[in-house]
Amino acid sequence: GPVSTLSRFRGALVGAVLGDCVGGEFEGAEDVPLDRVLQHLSGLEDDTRGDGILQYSDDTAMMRCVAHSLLTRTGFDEQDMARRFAKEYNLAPGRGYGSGVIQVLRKLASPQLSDVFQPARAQFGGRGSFGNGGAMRAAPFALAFRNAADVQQYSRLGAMLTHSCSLGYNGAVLQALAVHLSLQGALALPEEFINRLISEMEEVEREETAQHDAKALNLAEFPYCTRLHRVKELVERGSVSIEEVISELGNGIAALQSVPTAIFCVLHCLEPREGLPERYGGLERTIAYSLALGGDTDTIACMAGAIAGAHYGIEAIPQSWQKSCEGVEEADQLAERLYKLYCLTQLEE
Ligand code: R7I
Ligand code: MG
Ligand code: MG
Repeated sequence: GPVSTLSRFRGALVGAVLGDCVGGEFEGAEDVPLDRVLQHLSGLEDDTRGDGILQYSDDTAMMRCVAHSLLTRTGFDEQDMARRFAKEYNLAPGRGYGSGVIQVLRKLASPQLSDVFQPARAQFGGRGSFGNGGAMRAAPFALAFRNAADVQQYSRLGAMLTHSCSLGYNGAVLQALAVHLSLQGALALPEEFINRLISEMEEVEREETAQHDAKALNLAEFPYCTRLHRVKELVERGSVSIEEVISELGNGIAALQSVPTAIFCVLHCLEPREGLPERYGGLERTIAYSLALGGDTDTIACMAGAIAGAHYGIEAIPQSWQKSCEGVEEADQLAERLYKLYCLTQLEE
């Protein structure tokens, strides 16, 4: 039957946490045979395995901060969000944070800091990070704001607290927009979904800083649009090898090499795929496929999990998977609270 909006909200955040937790197993691996992925996932269904639950990483730790901040401040407050990132890192520094972002998080902890965007700007010789750390935590922005313009504006600012390179924050914008569209059921028409993302990103990448950064990094003009066109081609082709996906789209820690890839995973897995169990629904396929790409698996599965979860809803996520992952219950509660906020803002308009 039709998926309710609340179910989509819950699916988005729970899907993200799940992707992070199950993807951690293969993060950084070069070749991940599908057999190993399926073995890992079927292990989740076994109550007797007794090796405890899978822990979440920085992806979820920072996403929780974003959700808590948006809820507590009923909107975007850069000071509050920055403090939460710093505090969370201080409490649990061993969650697998990127090696650069740690410096930002340490500086954000200083009470003397007045411009919370400054530490991010000092990264990588003043260019700022193009890592996917802004994108991996972007989903809650799509749950907190109703219209695309707000989703865009605040996901960008939220990412800029740690990622000041346009490739970094525009990856977050793309991820937030993908979740935003998916929450509205836009994946029912996959071609229109990708076309809308392309036209939104054309506007975003027209900006001077984006043009400048693309040139400075030796990339094609409109780097995200270029990749999204490749996503579209690969989706249309249907049959495509893992190797091709990796070489065309990437599976790395840079936002440009992972956000379009996550979007591809979702689109590719809308239909049953060879090699994946027939009993799998779309969300299970998406997570399994994301892991099989190797590379930055926790983050690609986290981002794909958020987009897919928003499409299929919470009911599509197996209970056994949910029970196997740390932080699922909290993510579910945060999604419900964000949904209530979302309903309230409708009354105001
Ligand atoms: O982006 P970030 O938060 O890392 C997120 C990733 C996810 O996979 C998480 O699961 C976790 O494992 O880390 O952290 P950053 O340190 O800002 O960026 C990640 C990495 O990208 C850096 O450590 C660099 O290796 C690389 N990187 C850059 N390298 C050269 N020049 C990012 N920006 C640059 C750059 O401008
Ligand atoms: Mg991680
Ligand atoms: Mg990662």
